Amino acid sequence: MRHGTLIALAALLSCGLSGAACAHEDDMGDMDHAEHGGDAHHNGHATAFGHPGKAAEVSRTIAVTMNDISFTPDRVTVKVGETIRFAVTNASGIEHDFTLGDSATQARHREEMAKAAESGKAHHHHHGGNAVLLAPGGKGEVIWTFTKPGSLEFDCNIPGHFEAGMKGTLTVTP
Ligand SMILES: [Cu+2]
Repeated sequence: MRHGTLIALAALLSCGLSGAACAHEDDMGDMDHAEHGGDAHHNGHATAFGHPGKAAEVSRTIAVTMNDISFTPDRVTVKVGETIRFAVTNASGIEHDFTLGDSATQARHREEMAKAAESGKAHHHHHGGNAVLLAPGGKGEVIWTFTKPGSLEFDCNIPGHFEAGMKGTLTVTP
């Protein structure tokens, strides 16, 4: 069954275990790809600040609460190599977003959400694996593996929220 083996190998190589081979195909913020969510390797890609983590590899859970226009806690420290489950609860009366990333990622995401709001689209569907959008009372999670030390943020990128102070500092220590 040499033929079958080759096909399996080709499939593995074209979209490798890490998902890295797919990374060039779609920018994390490209909304046109939002509908493809659900397929394991389209749920998120490796980035400069880490990659989506697997539930089985979670080393620690950090609970984050969304308040009216803030996060609690608003300062989190993790270590390189840790896979963190951010268990996010929206305790406020309005919709909020939790996006994890470096400042460039946050700025890009804010732009996308502003555009989505302008165009009248109800929701921006996240598929980078680094964000979750929650209705009032909603619960969700982001599981992320941190691969590099540095300063990151977790922000709410719904238009006006970050600007009003809905942001957090995430420090990744070596
Ligand atoms: Cu918000």
